[in-house]
Amino acid sequence: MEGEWVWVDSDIGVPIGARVTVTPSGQRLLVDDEGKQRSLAQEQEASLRIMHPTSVEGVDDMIKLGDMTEAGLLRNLLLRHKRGLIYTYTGSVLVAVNPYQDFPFYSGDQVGLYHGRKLGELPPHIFAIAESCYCNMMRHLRNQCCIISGESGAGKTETTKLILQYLAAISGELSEQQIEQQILESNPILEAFGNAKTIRNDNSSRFGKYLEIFFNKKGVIEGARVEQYLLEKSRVCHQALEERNYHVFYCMLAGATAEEKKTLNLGDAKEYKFLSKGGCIQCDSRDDAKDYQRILSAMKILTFSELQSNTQNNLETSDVSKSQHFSMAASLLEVKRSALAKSLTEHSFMTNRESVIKPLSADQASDCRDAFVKAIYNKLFIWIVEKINNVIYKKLTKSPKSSFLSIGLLDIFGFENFKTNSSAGFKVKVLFGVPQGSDATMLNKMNQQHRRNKNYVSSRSEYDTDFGVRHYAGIVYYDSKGFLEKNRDAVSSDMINMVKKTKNMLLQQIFEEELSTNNVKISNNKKIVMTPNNSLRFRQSLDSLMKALSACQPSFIRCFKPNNEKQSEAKLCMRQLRYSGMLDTIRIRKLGFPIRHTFEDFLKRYRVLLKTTVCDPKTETAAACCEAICKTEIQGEDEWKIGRTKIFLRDAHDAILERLREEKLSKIALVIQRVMMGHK
Ligand code: AD9
Ligand code: MG
Repeated sequence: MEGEWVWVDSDIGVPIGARVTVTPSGQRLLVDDEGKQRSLAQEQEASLRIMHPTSVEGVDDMIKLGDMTEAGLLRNLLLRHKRGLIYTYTGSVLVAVNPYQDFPFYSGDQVGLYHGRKLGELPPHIFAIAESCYCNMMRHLRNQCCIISGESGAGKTETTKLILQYLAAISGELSEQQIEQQILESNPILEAFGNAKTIRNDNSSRFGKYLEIFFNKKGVIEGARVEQYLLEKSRVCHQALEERNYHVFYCMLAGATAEEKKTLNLGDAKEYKFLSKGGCIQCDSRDDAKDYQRILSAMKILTFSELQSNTQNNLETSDVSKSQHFSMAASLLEVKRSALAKSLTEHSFMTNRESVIKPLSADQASDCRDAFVKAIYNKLFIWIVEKINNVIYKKLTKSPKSSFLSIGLLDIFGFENFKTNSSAGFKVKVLFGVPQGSDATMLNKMNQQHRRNKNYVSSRSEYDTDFGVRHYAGIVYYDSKGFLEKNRDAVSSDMINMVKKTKNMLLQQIFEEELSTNNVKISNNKKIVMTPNNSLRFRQSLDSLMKALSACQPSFIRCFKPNNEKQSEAKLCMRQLRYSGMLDTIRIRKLGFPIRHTFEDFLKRYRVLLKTTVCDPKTETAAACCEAICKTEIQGEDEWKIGRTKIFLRDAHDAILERLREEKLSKIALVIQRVMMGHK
């Protein structure tokens, strides 16, 4: 058995590969994939699980794996990753393992190579998926979408950008226009305002994004539209350890000239509480000053005016004292200092009969300030997205939507599971329309309401503050403490009254809805302004996303993260494999006929099994020969199927045929040997 590959048990929960070796002194060993040696007694050999040749070599489509188990999938991905092959198919699903380095995979030459080629003709690549979307759209006149999933840091955003880059390049070949460039340039802006350094990813998207790219019937890009989902607002005021606020703040402070900073009254990042709560100002993999120039040039291309580039707020009120920061905040908000001070330090509330004004405690005042700052940032982000859409989408609104074809790219937040999840640290967003009550009453209500829901795990006792949700990827426990505060979007009516007095048009514009509504409600004795229910609005936009996606032909891309400081490569990938549902996909395929070969390939490989007395390949078609082989070698009619160009087998039969082939070939070898010996 020397040199043979086998499966051995490991501590990651699934078997790993190992090779039988014999040392010069004759000792038999198993050397596993992790390089560890185990001794091997001769009598153990018979019970070893032999590895299918496809797992030894690795395959570019996991459907071709003989050992179609979790272990088989895992080994194949890791084997390819080690060889620098980051893409692998599972049927039509693309698996992308983050290379964490720049590979020359994405040049114009590569675009040229994949353009016009069918999926599977060339090695797996993200461009092959982009090409297949484009081609399906053009040929069948059907809208397409790419659904990109994976953990935080796995490469979803980079993948989205690569698809866009490919589509822009092939569209650019057909026409000379600016629009592709403008769509591409929306990314640096969105990332500046919506991405941040987290412990998982130096450029983590803190919002969901659906980018729809519109083509005319000739296949030329005419425009695009960005939809954003749920920016993480809490980050604006608070960052976890080793995390940062949104990139744009650090970029501006690092990239603006001394003169500009003086005009805008700006200091260094470390001077701002809101920028330094994570104890981390710099991010090794990023160049903030350089990025600032990139953001400015992108803004120019998307026709943001200079004033607009500058007014992006850096609101940093410290305590409600009359500090220099406070004056600056008042001047940026273009309100009188007295008005700002009043709105921050007082609150008006209702008794049974009348409205009363009372001072706020220091804690209440800073809550009030934070809510306002978060609201400004969130609204500014929405305004930026709208502004971008005005440039890249406006032109299309004049024509009916049906005159275009589209490819949608969905880049949604990655799964994150922390020891303690709350709505701020965890991106599986939980929304509640609960302006009243406390965290405890909310938890109580949820425990009651979802008692019978099998996806809900109630708190163990009335003293516990946590509850669990069974997600696809496993149960996640959430701490309800502080939940309401983090989800409360409402800005106090005192703040809105202050906004009413501003001369700042942008501020007026982004708070338009609050300013025009008279809907003031009381929550915890505070007067707050209710805008159309946020969770309702979110649900509506998700509904419309679902509708849009289900009307498209989907392509799936699963991004994997190969390493993480804390876990071994194999263990980490194993978890992602389970979470991605890939094995389920494969299990379903296993019930069917996952092994497929073209008649020619099948015949070439298994010709030795063909009884030429039954079917002569000289006179019969390849299909007939394949059929003849299967009829004689595989028991049971339902075990294989013959298609138009391919033969379909159940999973197990691939290995059986391989074994029969080996046996036959060794018999032939034996005969040849005997004949030759006879000749001697
Ligand atoms: V999150 O859920 O937004 O936190 P993503 O979006 O899945 O996450 P992202 O695309 O931002 O991850 O990738 C993380 C980093 O991996 C990037 O900043 C790159 O440094 C690196 N990466 C990802 N894909 C590639 C690639 N195809 N080539 C080279 C890559 N580097
Ligand atoms: Mg991302």
